Amino acid sequence: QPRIFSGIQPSGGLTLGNYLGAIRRFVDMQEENADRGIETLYCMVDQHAITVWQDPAALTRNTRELAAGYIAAGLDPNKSILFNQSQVAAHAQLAWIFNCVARMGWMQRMTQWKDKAGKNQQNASLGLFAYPALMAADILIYHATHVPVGEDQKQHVELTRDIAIKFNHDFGVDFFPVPEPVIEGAATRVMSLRDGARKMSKSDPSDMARINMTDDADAIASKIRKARTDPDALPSEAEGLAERPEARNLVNIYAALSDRSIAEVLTEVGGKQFSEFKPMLSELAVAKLAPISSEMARLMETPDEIDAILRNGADRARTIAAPVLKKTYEIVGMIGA
Ligand code: AQP
Repeated sequence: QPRIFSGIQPSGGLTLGNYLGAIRRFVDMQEENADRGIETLYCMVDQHAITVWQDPAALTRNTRELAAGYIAAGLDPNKSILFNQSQVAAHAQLAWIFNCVARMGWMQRMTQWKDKAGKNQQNASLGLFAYPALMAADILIYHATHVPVGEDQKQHVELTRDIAIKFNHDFGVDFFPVPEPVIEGAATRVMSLRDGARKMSKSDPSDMARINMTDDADAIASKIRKARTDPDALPSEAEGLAERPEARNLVNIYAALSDRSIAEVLTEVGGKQFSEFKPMLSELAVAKLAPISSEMARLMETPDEIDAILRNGADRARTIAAPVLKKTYEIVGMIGA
C-alpha cells in the first residue's frame, strides 16, 4: 500500500526553495492521492532542526509558522496528516534502532554532514552526524513508500533505502519497504540569489540570498533587483544558460512560478536585459507569494488553532506508527512497546 511522507525543518523561515522544491509537490501529491485512500503525512521536523543550535522561542515560532505555511500553501488537515516530529515519540525510538543498523562510513559520506559540520567536525553535534538515521525513522515508521523532496535530500532518501535493506537483511525479514524519492517539478534545486553555485537555504547567513515566504512586496523586489547576474542579455534557448548559473536560476524560478518550461519562458524573455526581466520576475513572485504570506499571517494570529491541528495530526500519526514500532521491537528481540 503506497503511503507518502515528507518533512521540513523549522530551522528558520520558509524559503522560496522550500516552497517550489517541496511544499508545492506536497500539495500536488495530497490532491492526487486523497481520493484514492493513500495517506499523505507531512511533518515539521523539529528534532532535525535542533541538530544545530536553535533559540527555543524561535523554534516554537518557526514550527507554527511552518505549519501555517503548509496550510496556506494548500495542505488540508482533513486530507493530510500534519504534525510535529517531537510529538510522536516513535520517530526517536525507531531512530535509535537505526543508529545501530547504519554504519559510521555511510554517515561520513553525506554531503549535508560535510557541508554543515564544515572543517570543525569535532565540534558538530552527534545529532547532526546521525541526522540521516532519524530521517530514515521518520519515513519508515509509517512504512512510507514515496518521499517528495528537493534534489539536495536525494542522498538521504537513498541512505534510508540502505537502512531498510540492511535491517531486512540482518533480521531476515521483509518488513520495511524500500522507499522512493520523488524529485519532480521545475524547481527541484533553487539557488541562492547571491551565488548561483549554492542552494537557497533558510539558514544562509545572508537574508539577501533567499526569498522568504513572509517577505513583503518591497523586500521581494529589492532582493531580486540586487540578485547577482551577469551583464549579458537573456538567451532565447535553454542551452544559452548552461554556463550562466545565476541567469539560469532566475529563469528557472520564473518558469516554476508561472508553471511553464524554461524553453517557453525564453521564447518570451529571450533577448531582454536583466533590467527588464527582473521587474517581471518580481511582479510574478509577489503575485504568487502574497496570497500565501497573507494567509500565513492570518493563521499566525491564532496559534492555538495551529497547535490543535498539530495535536490532532500527531494523534493520527501515532496510530499508524505504534504497530510498526511494536513489530520492530519484536523483530529485534526486545520485550517492549
Ligand atoms: N533551494 C532549494 N531548492 C529546492 N528544494 C529545496 N529544499 C530546501 N531548499 C531547497 C527542499 O525543502 C525540503 C525541506 O528542507 P529542510 O528544511 O528539511 O532542509 P534543507 O534541505 O537543509 O533546507 P534549507 O532551507 O537549506 O534548511 P537549512 O538551512 O536549515 O539547512 C526538502 O525536501 C528540501 O529538499
